Amino acid sequence: MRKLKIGITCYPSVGGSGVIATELGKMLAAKGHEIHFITSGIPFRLNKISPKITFHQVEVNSYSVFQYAPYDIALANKMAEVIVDEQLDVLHVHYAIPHAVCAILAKDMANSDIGIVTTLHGTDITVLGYDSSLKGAIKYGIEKSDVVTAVSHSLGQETMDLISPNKDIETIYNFIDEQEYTKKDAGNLKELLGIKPHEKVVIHVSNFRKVKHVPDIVQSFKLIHEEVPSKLLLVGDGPEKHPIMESIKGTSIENDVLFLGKQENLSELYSIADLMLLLSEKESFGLVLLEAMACGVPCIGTNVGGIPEVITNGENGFIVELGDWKKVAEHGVEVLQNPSLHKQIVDRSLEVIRDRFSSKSIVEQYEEMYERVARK
Ligand code: GMT
Repeated sequence: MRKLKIGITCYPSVGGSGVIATELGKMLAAKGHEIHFITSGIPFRLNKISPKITFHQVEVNSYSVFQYAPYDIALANKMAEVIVDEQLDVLHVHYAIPHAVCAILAKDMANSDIGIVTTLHGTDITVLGYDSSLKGAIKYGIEKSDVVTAVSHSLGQETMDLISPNKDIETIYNFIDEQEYTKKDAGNLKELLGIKPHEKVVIHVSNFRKVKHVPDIVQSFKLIHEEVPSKLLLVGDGPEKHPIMESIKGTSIENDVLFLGKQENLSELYSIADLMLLLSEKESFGLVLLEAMACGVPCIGTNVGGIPEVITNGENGFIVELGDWKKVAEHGVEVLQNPSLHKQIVDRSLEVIRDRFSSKSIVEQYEEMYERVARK
């Protein structure tokens, strides 16, 4: 396979889409491709220097004549410059808007036959797709891309149902860096967090948006806590964090819920956890499930979006209906009290990662697709 020059645009801040875009870029660079990140800031996982990776910063200036800073135009301008200067073969953008639309504009500005690949991650469809002021632009971004991928079949189908683009949508699942996400010796981390050796650890990782249904996590933990000595680790930050903190004040679990905020070394936290909960009402994939599973943590997720494509109920975790936190607690207690069930789920989870979500096979799927659309 020939080595390609690939531009990547994503939101560089914390979030699954940024993680996937960055990890993909790093893995492609390790395979000899030349990678050009075109983003507004250095992607947060881009933590190692590689001669094959260049970062091109999009400068967004604010002028008093503009009510809003023109990020989209500045991005398209930078993309066009990089397409020409670096002779890119492919531009892979994450999110239909604004990124796919910017890529199409940039291709036109650069007068290039570069291939444009758009990956849909969820919010661009499941939230913005309902906004009539954006729907036409999303459809345009999808239809004018050479290839469009979605991170689950569910998201591909939802895009078809909602936007009806005249375009096929291919599924390429998310993946994790297996070197990073593996069960580690976390030293005395449990003790440092004030967790007693006999206490079980339940974990939830998200950006605390309403769609994550964190109150359901807390309700189910309350029931689990009645049966099993345990602590709940809430990792991440976002709009719902403060109301959740307020809601548990003075309750039986007040001292057993630890709010850890945003964290970098997630694999260490997963390594001390015994159960992961993701009870969202919208979730195109649920990358944190893969991360947890790879670190040996059984997962319970809702029957929503792409989650059932990651967890097969009763095999590598449990699937519950949205809002059924009593069922979550039932399964949670079962898993935490039954070491052989716990091990069985962990073993199956590791097999599922190897068989369906291995970084090697997912990166190869992207490479094959790039080869199809690359500048000839
Ligand atoms: O979950 C979020 O709110 C962040 C969002 C993002 O843009 O990073 O995550 C979306 O993309 C991830 C990577 O493909 C998926 O694992 C998440 O399920 C998806 N989030 C939603 O669909 C709500």
